[in-house]
Amino acid sequence: MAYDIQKIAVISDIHGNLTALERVLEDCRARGVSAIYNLGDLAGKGPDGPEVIDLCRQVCDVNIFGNWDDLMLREETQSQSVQWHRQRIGPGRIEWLRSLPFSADILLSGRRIRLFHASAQGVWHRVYPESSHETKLAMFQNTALTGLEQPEPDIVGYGDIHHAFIMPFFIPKNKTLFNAGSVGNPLDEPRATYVILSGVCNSEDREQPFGMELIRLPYDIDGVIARARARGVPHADELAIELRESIYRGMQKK
Ligand SMILES: [Mn+2]
Repeated sequence: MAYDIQKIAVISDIHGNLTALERVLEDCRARGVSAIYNLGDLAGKGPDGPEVIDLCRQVCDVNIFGNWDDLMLREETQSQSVQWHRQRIGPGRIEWLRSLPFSADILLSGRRIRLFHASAQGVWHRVYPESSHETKLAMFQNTALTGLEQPEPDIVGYGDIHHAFIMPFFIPKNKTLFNAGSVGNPLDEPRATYVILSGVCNSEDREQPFGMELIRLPYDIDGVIARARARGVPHADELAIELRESIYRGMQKK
């Protein structure tokens, strides 16, 4: 039987962690991934913002705009931490971040799939697996930001919360919400995380095979923390706990 299945990687929230990104890219190559969609938050928090941005520009087929990418545009910010990251990234890369699209739509084995950073309402509007069913259904609606003309999606994938899941709805049927987790700052378990979609690209035929898979990869966390300290990354202690224990800095004991 002839099989024309392609694998598409959905990665997100690298947050300046080059070691985790390289581990994911190595895994993509080993599994024969043919396209990579990156859902934003390339820099900030971790030590390798410029390196991550340069590599994503090179290897990702699509890079989408996230809330930390939005922070990087804020020249007037009072946050010393944001200023530190802005300074390292530099004006050329910041202009590239400004140019990134809000969302991307793809068609795979008859499923319309929409990808964005946080929600259809904007990069600062946060949706959790525990959010109401109504809030989750709103992820599938067209908005001014996603564009109003195209058909609404069957599957929505996002990042932002650093917490991976794949959630097919019972009602309505044939809708699935998923979160790609975080490559470089996961807050659900301390492994570089991403999702692979597999199916026939640009096919309207829902009878074609389709799959979604969550990937977890161990990587050299101590190396990233050592580099963060050596480079003087702001809040390196909080970053270390996030990377080692997956405890968000806002939830850590002071
Ligand atoms: Mn993020």
